[in-house]
Amino acid sequence: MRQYSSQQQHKERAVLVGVELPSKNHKFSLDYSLEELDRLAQTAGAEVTQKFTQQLRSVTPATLVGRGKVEEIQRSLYELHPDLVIFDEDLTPAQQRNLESAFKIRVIDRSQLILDIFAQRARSNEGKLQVELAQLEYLLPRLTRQWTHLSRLGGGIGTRGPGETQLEVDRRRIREKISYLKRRLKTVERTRSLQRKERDEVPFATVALVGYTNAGKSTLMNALTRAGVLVEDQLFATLDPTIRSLRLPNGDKIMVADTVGFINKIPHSLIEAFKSTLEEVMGADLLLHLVDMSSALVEDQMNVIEEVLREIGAGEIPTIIVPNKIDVFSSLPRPLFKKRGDQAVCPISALTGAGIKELLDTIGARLDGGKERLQASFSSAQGGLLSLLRERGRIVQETYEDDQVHVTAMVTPKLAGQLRKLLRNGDSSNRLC
Ligand SMILES: Nc1nc2c(ncn2[C@@H]2O[C@H](COP(=O)(O)OP(=O)(O)OP(=O)(O)O)[C@@H](O)[C@H]2O)c(=O)[nH]1
Ligand SMILES: [Mg+2]
Repeated sequence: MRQYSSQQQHKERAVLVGVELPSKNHKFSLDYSLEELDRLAQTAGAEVTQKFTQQLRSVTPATLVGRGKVEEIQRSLYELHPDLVIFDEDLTPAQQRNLESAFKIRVIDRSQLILDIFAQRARSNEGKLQVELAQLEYLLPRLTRQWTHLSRLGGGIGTRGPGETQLEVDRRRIREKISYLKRRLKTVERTRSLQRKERDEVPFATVALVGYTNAGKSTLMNALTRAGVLVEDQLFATLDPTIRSLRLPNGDKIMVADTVGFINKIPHSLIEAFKSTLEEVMGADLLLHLVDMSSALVEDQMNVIEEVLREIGAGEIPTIIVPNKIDVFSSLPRPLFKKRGDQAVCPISALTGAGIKELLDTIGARLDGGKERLQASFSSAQGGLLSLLRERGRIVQETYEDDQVHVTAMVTPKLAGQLRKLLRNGDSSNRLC
């Protein structure tokens, strides 16, 4: 007879706990953050049975929330029989242990929940290694006898990925695994950076889509390039980057990159682990910051994105703000976008296609800002140069006179450099300015 694990038979039932810490500068309200935690729990495959909140005047070091709240949660657990408790704030290893002793079921925090979703969704070899590394680093200080015991209860949210097996080995072996993963990641990263270098040699500008998770980045990617990226009304549908080429209405060819979305309180170890994937963003010439206009907390979500971009060193890259989903929310809170200085604002609906033509024109104009207007004359026998200009730059004017071609083109500084070199090595009748 076929055996089914408990996880396959029923959805795990989770109780959520949100707290407002006294000292923290809260970007998101307690309720919103808890609602987001609810969506994260559902994305991980759980059913949320109850939510608790507490505004703390002071933190109880042993259990984060006060004794009264612990007892209140304990009482409800007897009635609801959930499988786990998820805290919206990070728990220290000791707090987690103490709460597990009190509740007698698994207790995880938001970071661990996000790591679990990433573990379920990672598809590429690199993605899997990155998530595994982040999970092991997170688990290392939490590796105790108790965890080992809990891992035998049959897995579930917060124990997937490397957790189930690695929790049973000692710290030394986990450290060895961490170094091994780091070494393997280095090899994968080397291949990736070679690919990136090859791409860099092709002087097409790269535009990266960034934004809060579920903002519609992959929907826009598909609308622009028919890349067929998975689109889902779920958090973190995309983990691995996809890069495709696209021709703008002005004739320019560009590369577009769709990457992982960000979220409030994203675990630091994940940003670290995903740095090489995020290099697509760090190396971009232009960012499209997609903003979900159907969200109640547009500004807070934008702040999270700007903060993460600064953290990965992409804070200074020219950006176009792209309010998305205007089919459901069409009025733009102007003061919000005014505060963001000279960044262009291009509202769109990635779903219906509204505003996309204007967005493409704005991308073209922004990228032109960093381009050189190049005038060149060369012998028409050098047809290769003309095709190079046509393929990689944009010809504005082209005239023929005897055996000479006179061209004016908009090109990236990189292409201008390459052309200068080629022309210098060519015939003396060539001219370039
Ligand atoms: N109404 C409406 N829904 C949209 C629009 N763009 C995207 N969506 C929906 O928003 C949800 C998320 O879209 P995705 O494209 O997967 O979002 P994402 O930013 O790639 O999300 P992650 O990869 O999870 O970070 C899906 O249900 C889309 O159908 C839009 O312009 N209008
Ligand atoms: Mg996506």
